[in-house]
Amino acid sequence: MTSSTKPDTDEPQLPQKDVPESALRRKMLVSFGLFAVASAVPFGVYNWITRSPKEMGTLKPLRNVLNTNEAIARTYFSNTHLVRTFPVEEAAKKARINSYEGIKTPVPEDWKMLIETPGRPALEVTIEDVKALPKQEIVFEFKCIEGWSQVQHWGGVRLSDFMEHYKLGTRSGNGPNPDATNDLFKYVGLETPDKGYYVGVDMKSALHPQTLLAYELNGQPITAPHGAPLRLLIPVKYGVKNLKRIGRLFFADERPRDFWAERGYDYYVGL
Ligand SMILES: Nc1nc2c(c(=O)[nH]1)N[C@H]1C(S)=C(S)[C@@H](COP(=O)(O)O)O[C@H]1N2
Ligand SMILES: [Mo]
Repeated sequence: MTSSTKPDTDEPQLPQKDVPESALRRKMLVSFGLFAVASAVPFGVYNWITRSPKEMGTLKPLRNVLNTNEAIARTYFSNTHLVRTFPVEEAAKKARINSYEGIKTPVPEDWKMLIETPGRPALEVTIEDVKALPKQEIVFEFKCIEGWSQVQHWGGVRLSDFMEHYKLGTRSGNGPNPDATNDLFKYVGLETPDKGYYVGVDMKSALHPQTLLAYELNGQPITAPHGAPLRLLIPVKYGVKNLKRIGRLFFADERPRDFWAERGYDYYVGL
């Protein structure tokens, strides 16, 4: 960059020696390729980009792309767009285990899932209640944002079936209709019994037909490190949203707090 280069920002021009680092970063960002950034930005880079309060002007293009990406993903993963599935033989015999936030203590013996909807009495559900509903299985490629993926075979109850059965997620008290967006709460929040790990997911992804409350892995009850007795399996999201050992599930219009979003990841983390 030379001092004769016309700045492509509307920031005041500064003598070369005073050009803030942000201007250099902006150039780097632009040449980086915004789509690449939006789809596969490494955590370190994302963190670096987002932790520079002075650079709101610089950040705008990137933020716009992330938001657009989110909008595209929201539309794309409608009920008619399914993630790719695989023959059961292709599933890993031994599923990888990754991270233990909120599940470092033994599984509570009296485990129940607490369900909370604004303006309605709370509900407690046992694992038998969950298993009484129609079972679904899915073999899909589980993807972790750290850069690994694995074809895995899970079984459980569709979250949408569960919500239909208990008439959850709506203001009216009817079952959830994906098209009745005004009736639906905007988010589903989940947390572990000790609240050590917590996620929020948008309602559309929660109601996606491949989203499960999962209690089986490879046809066996889920083991403790994989999230016994019940975890979220949400194939349209990266691993981070697939909360293990659900303690509380709640509906809200405000974005529920989210463990990894608080640590710099994109809140949406859709595929
Ligand atoms: N309670 C809890 N759930 C969690 C996590 C965690 O640390 N604690 N890690 C998430 C991440 S980053 C991934 S990739 C998956 C890993 O699930 P697995 O251990 O069954 O492979 O769980 C997700 N759910
Ligand atoms: Mo992950």
